[in-house]
Amino acid sequence: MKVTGAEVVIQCLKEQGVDTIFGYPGGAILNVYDALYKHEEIHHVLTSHEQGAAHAADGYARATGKVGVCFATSGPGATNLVTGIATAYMDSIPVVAITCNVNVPLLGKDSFQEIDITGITMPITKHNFIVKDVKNLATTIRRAFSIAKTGRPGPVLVDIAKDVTGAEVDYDFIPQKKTTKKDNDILSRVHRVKSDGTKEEIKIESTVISNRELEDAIKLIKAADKPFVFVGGGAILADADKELAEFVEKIDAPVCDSLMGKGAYDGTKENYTGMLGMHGTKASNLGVSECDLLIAIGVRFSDRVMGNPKKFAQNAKILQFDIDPAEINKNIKVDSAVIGDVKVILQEINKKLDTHQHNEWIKHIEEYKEKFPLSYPKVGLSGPYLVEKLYEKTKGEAIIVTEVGQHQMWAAQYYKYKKPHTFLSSGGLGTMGYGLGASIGAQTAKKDTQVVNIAGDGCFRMNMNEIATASREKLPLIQIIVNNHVLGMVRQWQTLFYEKRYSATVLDDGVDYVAIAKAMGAEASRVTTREEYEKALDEALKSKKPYVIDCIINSDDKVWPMVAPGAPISEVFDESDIKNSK
Ligand SMILES: Cc1ncc(C[n+]2csc(CCOP(=O)(O)OP(=O)(O)O)c2C)c(N)n1
Repeated sequence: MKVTGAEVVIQCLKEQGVDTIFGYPGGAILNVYDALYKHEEIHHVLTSHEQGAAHAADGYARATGKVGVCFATSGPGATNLVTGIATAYMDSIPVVAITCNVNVPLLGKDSFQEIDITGITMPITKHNFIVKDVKNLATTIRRAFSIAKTGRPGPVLVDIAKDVTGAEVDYDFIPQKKTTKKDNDILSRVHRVKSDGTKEEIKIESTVISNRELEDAIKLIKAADKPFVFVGGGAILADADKELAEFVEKIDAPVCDSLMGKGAYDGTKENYTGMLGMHGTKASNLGVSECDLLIAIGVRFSDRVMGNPKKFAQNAKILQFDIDPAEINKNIKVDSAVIGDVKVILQEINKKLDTHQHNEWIKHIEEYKEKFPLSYPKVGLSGPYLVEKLYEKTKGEAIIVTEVGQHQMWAAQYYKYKKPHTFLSSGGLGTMGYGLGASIGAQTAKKDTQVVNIAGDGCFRMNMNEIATASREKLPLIQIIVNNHVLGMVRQWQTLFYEKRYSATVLDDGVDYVAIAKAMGAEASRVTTREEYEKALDEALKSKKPYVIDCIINSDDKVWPMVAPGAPISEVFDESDIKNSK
């Protein structure tokens, strides 16, 4: 059957089971929007800004595990996606971004709204394509989906010249295509840094796991007296929560996580010690510093986790499980690694491993937990209180989305994540302005789950225009503004490391977020006491519309504990340590 390129785009999305697209139209992508007009079965969410669309596609992907899709036109439409694509790239989130460009004869001529978006996004996509011939369109879109979701996931951009979307071509509907050999070639183009610093090229086949690597891992686990499990976002992407729970039970070890790993291991369990790294708990940071085997599952050892890499987990052998060989020995030298899908690795190891017991070690870590609990003032509104109350009122069943800053850390520390896909946050890029768009994506996908975006006032004002999108879409999401009237996280560093020179971090300009939210069709209230907050939260949970709660907290509240940048994680400190040292 002959159809236009624009129709091919829509049909290919249908082949992939896409039910929602987040986007923003314009001249170059008009043909595609015209084709979409005839397909009511696909829901298009028109955001206020393309950045919001990219974050929404990312939030949709993180909440569902499926590929998120966004559309933008050429030039500024495409460049407005860039931060969202980079955010997804840094956290390995499967997103397909479709942009259209000027007609093929106009490419390379500085035409109106022409931009080389494949050039721009080359370093922030897993792969990207420009389609100049309609005959290649369907295969390219199918490959884009395959690449986005296979192996280590990531964003893929397909840029299509406008005349390609208008040209006719023969097309046959092919439901959900499997990964092709060519896709695997792209997936396997990776290098591994060996312990001597040299690079070797590795071919990965995600389903084949080396027996030798598995045996080595098992040997290390059997020999350990003080094992610690450190879990990251890779375990969520691999859907490995059940295998992880069984593994932890078998090896009898405490478990900590990275920001991206929240929910992979049930945060209500006794042996869960909280986050590791800069704002991790003392139990995790001290425990990992003392353990004799650190089992790192789907993590990439970010600088925010390791502090000083030379002094990280100094008493431990490190065993890493990851799908991406490029992550082995990248940020830290490991003693052993198993490369492959972590779900399959854990299944294999669970089959081969007997049950172990480490009573004394577990008791020692429990003592740390008891001695160093997370704590905050008993009265008044504060970030930790807002999050803990939210946990209680939502019974821990909400999807929590965050922006970036102190509120993000409080959301990570004080809400207990029991399941994967329930904590959505920009970990790698640290994108202020991520959360509201992402929560629109998550709430669109998960109609029956309460989605809550926790933002600082600085982050909220970055992309608050998306409240209008949430209102138009009748999304009952809750937007909590942890309003300290400052760029709190930056101010915290200015207080601790810049002798309180508060350069450009005070936001006390009286912007009325309640009025703004109402003007964009949401319900809203401002709260200054615990009683007012609880009441507003009850109303918000019942509301059928977006509900914004502007919560006024102290400008000088801080996130504790903390590891100073570049310091060893064993030097984790909090307010009481500062007082004691004076
Ligand atoms: C787009 C972007 N610009 C700048 C930063 C640097 N930055 C990180 S946290 C932060 C402050 C955030 O302030 P706010 O939203 O009020 O949150 P708070 O820390 O007060 O909770 C800034 C400016 C960033 N992460 N992202």
